[in-house]
Amino acid sequence: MKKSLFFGALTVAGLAAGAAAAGTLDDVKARGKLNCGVTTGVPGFAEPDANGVWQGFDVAVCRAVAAAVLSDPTAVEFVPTTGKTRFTALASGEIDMLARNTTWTFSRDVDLKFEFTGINYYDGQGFMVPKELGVSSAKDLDGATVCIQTGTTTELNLADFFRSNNISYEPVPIETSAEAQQQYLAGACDVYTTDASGLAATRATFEDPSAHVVLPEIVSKEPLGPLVRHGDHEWGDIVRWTLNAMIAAEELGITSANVAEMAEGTMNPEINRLLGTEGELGAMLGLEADWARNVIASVGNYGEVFEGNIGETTPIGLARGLNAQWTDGGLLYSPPFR
Ligand SMILES: N[C@@H](CCC(=O)N[C@@H](CS)C(=O)NCC(=O)O)C(=O)O
Repeated sequence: MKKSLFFGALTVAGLAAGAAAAGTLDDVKARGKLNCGVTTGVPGFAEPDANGVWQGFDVAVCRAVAAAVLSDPTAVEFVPTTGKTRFTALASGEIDMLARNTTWTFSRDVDLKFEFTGINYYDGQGFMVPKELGVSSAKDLDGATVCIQTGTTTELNLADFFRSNNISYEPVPIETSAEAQQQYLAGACDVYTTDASGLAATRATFEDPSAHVVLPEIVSKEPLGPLVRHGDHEWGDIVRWTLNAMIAAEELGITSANVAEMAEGTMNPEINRLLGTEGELGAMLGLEADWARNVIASVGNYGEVFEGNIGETTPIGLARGLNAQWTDGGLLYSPPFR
């Protein structure tokens, strides 16, 4: 009796592990579509355009993975998720990956059992207030009402910041960026706090952005990146190396405009390995030899994706800052393709 119970338990555990490890790559290939979790909408990062086509910096990561796996950047089902619903969507298998300004933290990795496959945006939490409040530092916000998105690191950092500065606040909990914007503009809160990139994205859509100031304090580290479930390393490798391919392509000077020519073969062995004219890197991932070529041809390298969606020439207007290549004094550093 005891023995069969013991073996029964083992079988269940074995099955669970098998299910968790079951090939997401095979599922995606069989479905012919990548199910990619994104936000409900943050301008420049992930938002449907006037034709209902999803666009943005995070959207590009989904499209890049679809290009790598299915040779088709349009083969993506975008699944909008909020700060609260995103982790259930990933854990349950509703989505194959999440590419949604999600901060890599210890507990999300170790406790929630997700694998962060890299960082596509180094961010930090900031505060925005109407200029007319005359506030110049976050430390002057004692007693303020603060619009804060639930289920986020923002919520936790806010509590830490106010507590460590011995000041108080009243939270106004909200679910989505759209709601935050609406509540903040309606004066339901004095302050809106989120990742600085999210503040820039929100402010860019205001009728009069200059009537709002982003305060100088950045109170946290928010390394944002794509994530997958624990247990499927083959799939994790594909998402990780797709992002690395975008980052390395910028470093190596490969762009959407010159990738076809470079894929004819170059004098640089790393470019050749990345683009599949030398070595077997694609096969090692379970993909075609031209997987990275497809990524760069369809979405561009990291710099192109940054400049096209959120860079200084866009309404979002973000500088590269920490998100510059390591060769330009930033933190972007892809491991070698060999
Ligand atoms: N990086 C933080 C915050 C992410 C977050 O949810 N940010 C908001 C404000 S920019 C957002 O994406 N809202 C869009 C939505 O809820 O759909 C986290 O991972 O918890």
